[in-house]
Amino acid sequence: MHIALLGATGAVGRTMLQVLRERDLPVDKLTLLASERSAGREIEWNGKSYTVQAPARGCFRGVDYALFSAGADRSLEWGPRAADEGAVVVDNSSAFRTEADVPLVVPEVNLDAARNRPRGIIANPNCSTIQMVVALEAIRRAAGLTRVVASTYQSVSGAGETGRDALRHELAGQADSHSPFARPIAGNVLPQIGSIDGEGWTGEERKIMQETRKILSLPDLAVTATCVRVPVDVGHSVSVMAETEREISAEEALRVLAAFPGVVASSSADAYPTAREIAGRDEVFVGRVRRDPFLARTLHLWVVADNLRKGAATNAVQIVEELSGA
Ligand code: 11C
Repeated sequence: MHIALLGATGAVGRTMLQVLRERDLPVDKLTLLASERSAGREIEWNGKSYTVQAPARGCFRGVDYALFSAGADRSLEWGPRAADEGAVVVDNSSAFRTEADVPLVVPEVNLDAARNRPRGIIANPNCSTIQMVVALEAIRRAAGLTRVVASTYQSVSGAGETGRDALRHELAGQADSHSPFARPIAGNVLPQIGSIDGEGWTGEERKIMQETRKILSLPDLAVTATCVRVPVDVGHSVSVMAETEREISAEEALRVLAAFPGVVASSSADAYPTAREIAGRDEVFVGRVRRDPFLARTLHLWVVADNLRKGAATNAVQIVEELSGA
């Protein structure tokens, strides 16, 4: 299999390389691409050294799968070209996620959608959306779903290497003029991820609201979110309130979650997952499952995942794995 990776030097790109190696995909040719700024760098992968190139017309010819994680502008520019040159593009940016003719895929939830890709492009969802929909799908299959309210606690690595650098520098008492955050992040909690629109919602909140409905094929599902950046290096946590169509006990919800592919469910109340403990893992971790004492048909869950892995790289590599039969 010939894989191309655009964004090979970024936080997600490097994790994609790691995940490709760990999952032992039969990659016999690898093309590493990044911005002009990073072109020329050498990257070791599986005992071989690769020179990173800037993308150019023709570079996707003969490529089976092109994994993109270099931002929406680069995806808009190179996604259609790569697809025209014959590659199946798995794009981790937000560029195509809401387009009707681009499937938005989480393999545990809607793998079949990936088989219908008229533009040759498959979108990888936003990290906090991915982990939430895996847990929600388990609940939905058992009891239906009518409403979701999410509050997220998202790590700085969601903002890439510049986000991680900002937290590291601030913790060391150094100012960081390149910080992607609107306020200091060390010792702080910022209720803003992305820009705030005219109705007061942030870009990240809009993504969760739109993407969840699309992945679950529930266009009328009521989904709202408050997305918050926290001073954690890796691992997003989401507090989810889920209203179901039918009553479901916390015990039954835990049973269906534990049986769902890719989920690790903690049944004991104090064995809840935390970002620090699960960073580096590929599963979605769920704990603190409770019935709401006031609202009918309503559950509360705590959902944690490694945003660079299941929230980005692992999900994309799983799509390649499933489509290629590797
Ligand atoms: C964050 N969720 O944590 C964002 C990063 O649309 O893929 C991923 C942005 C995206 O900042």
